[in-house]
Amino acid sequence: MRGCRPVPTTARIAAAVTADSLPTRSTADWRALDAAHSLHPFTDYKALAAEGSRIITRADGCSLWDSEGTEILDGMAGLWCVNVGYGRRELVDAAARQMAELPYYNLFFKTATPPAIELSRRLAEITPHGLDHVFFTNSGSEANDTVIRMVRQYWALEGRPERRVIIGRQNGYHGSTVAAAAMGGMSAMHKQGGPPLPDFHHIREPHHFKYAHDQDPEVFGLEAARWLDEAIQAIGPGRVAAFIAEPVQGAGGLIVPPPGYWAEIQRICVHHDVLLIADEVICGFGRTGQWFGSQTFGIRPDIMTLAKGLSSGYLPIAAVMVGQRVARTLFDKGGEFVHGFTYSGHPTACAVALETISIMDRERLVERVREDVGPYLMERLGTLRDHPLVGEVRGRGLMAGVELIRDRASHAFFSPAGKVGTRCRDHCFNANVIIRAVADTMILSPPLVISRAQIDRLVSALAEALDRTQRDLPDLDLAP
Ligand code: PXG
Repeated sequence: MRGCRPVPTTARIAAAVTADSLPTRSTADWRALDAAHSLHPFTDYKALAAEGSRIITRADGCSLWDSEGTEILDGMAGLWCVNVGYGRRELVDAAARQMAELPYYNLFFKTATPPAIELSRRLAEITPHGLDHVFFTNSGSEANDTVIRMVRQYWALEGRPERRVIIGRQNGYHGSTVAAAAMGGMSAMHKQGGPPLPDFHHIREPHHFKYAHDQDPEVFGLEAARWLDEAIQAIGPGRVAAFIAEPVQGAGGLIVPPPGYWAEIQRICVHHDVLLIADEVICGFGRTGQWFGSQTFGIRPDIMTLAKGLSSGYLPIAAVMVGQRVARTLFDKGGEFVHGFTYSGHPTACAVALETISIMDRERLVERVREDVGPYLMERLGTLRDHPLVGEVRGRGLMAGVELIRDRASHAFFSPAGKVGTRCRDHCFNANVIIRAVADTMILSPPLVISRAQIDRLVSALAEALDRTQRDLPDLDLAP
């Protein structure tokens, strides 16, 4: 009888995990099946079908292997997420143990599970400034979507339902659900799928190199922060619910805030009584050399969203950290918060996240980024500053951007944007190193466990790719 079967042991489950349960196919077969059935995210389907995917079959440490057996150094930690590196037996075991004990239960209908409780407690401990309450989701997009509902509900409960507008930044990325994309500032995403949602507004990002390279960064930092003040004044302070931004803008081109920017943003939010939301989906969990980007930049957010590094990408899990101000209102005046997901607080994902945090603690990965590999990456990338294609090298901790420009003397960008970056990225990929491009900025965000020798390999591959790209310029059909 099914219900009477003995609970499987962890050992049996571990054996099943390692069993080769997928058929082995040739690369050509995998490519053909992929092209026939799979619609990839953020992908031009026709172009991919013509070219074929690279099939990644396994990984360890900072390396991936493709179906041809080629080793690839992952300078992006997957998609900015595999912070503790691939192949962590501890995380496999944590998942297997939890699956054996309780693979799934939910947090609806007045129930809770030990992994979700323990992870909530641990997150309250490591996040700053009274962010003591957690709403779990499965992705960064859902976390930010949750924030939209929550801050509007907060203001409604406070008797100010007209405070609905959320201000974000151009080229900010907060996810791909309809609402998170509206809150983000990616114009290509706004253009697809019909008219934009109401009550979102975007200010320019504090991109010193693009907007004001000849201005003192500190002066520019204050000016860029005041774009928020101007927007709030224009919309009407009584209509603005919140401002959301990434401590360092990631997918929008690796924009490191100039000195003074965040302090002034904080002052403006306090002045207008606007909630401040830090999207820490990329910056959280050590990427900037502190546990959270908010600590690196002295931000005191009312709400913080987390994903990616929370489980190092091993399982999908994300979280909204809610501070005292909003939490008190939700508890005291809230009634039912009519929102949630089947997998909010999934016990297996929570168990893996708890173990991820333990690994980071045990191996002092945050300190490693701050004191060792972060400065080393920036020092090594600094050697590229004299390359004729390089306009700026910028970064913080283990996230860095190398901006490519047409002419260093006149500070001219390439037109159309993106062709040069894409070509340089292709040269990196061909050299079996993953460094991606956002328009014409090359981006690095490796696992926090990367070694100095691996950083050397990343930077020398990028140097070589820059030389090749330089030689290719005449073929790229660029504006003079
Ligand atoms: N906020 C930030 C700051 C992000 O970077 C999200 C929210 C959304 O998270 P989910 O888990 O829903 O994807 C992200 C995601 C890229 C790239 O090309 C970046 C992300 C996702 C996919 C690609 O750099 N960031």
